[in-house]
Amino acid sequence: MTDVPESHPRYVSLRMRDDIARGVEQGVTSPHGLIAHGRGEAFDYMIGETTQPFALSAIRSAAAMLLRASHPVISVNGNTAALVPAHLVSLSAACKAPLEVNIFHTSHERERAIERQLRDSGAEGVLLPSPDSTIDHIESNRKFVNPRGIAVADVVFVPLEDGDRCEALRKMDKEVITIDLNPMSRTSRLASVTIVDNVVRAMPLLLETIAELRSLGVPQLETLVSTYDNQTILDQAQQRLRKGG
Ligand code: PTJ
Repeated sequence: MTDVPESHPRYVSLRMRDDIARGVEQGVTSPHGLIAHGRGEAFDYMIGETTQPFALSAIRSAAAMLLRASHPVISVNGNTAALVPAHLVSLSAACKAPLEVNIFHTSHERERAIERQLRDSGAEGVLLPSPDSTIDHIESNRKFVNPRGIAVADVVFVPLEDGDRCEALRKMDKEVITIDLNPMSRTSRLASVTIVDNVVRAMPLLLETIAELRSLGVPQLETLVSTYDNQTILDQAQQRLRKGG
């Protein structure tokens, strides 16, 4: 752990770097995850490193979508396992959605390290990809899924996604919720709901919003989902980027 006092103005950002660096050391996060994180930092800086109104709107719609889903699944990669493992486990419990390890950079050791990380954070069960179950429209390692998870999901929550799988899941008529600080990424543009915020800020807010909306009936949840327009949210996020932090 870097020796940085909590009073340091960049403390939160530096702590996140520590979490990602430790993830790589522990075999949870891919070295490529460091680069992805750096890209995320740059976008975060430009939106002021705070949760913006467009992210709150997306979080509300995402919460409603997860609550009204028949078979939601949470897809976990090496970056989110390092940054927000406990929040992912809480989300799984809050919306009865299995956690499924699904990584871009192929490594069975890392899949098992992510599983361990989630179990250490309280997960009772973690689905792993199966060599016998694949999804169409995708060539990368992400095509391997679990037959009880992503393969049969109606809503897939995939923070820090790559565009190819998002596109494949949408072609399979699944709804995709992502968290991505870059509103211009293919994932952001293809997802059903894009939360343009840092995953470490968005996850606690998503959990709070799920608790808040839990008492709503299906028609009310449906209204929250159907009145949401992802393109409008992405336009607002891009305007914020142009304005700068
Ligand atoms: O563990 P693996 O093998 O599945 O690999 C995971 C990464 C993230 C390395 C892989 O999926 C990847 O290469 O992703 P990309 O295509 O670089 O996309 C990552 C996106 O997440 C980029 O648009 C970043 O801006 C964004 N991002 C990075 N850190 C954060 C973030 N968004 C929200 N919160 C962050 N902390």
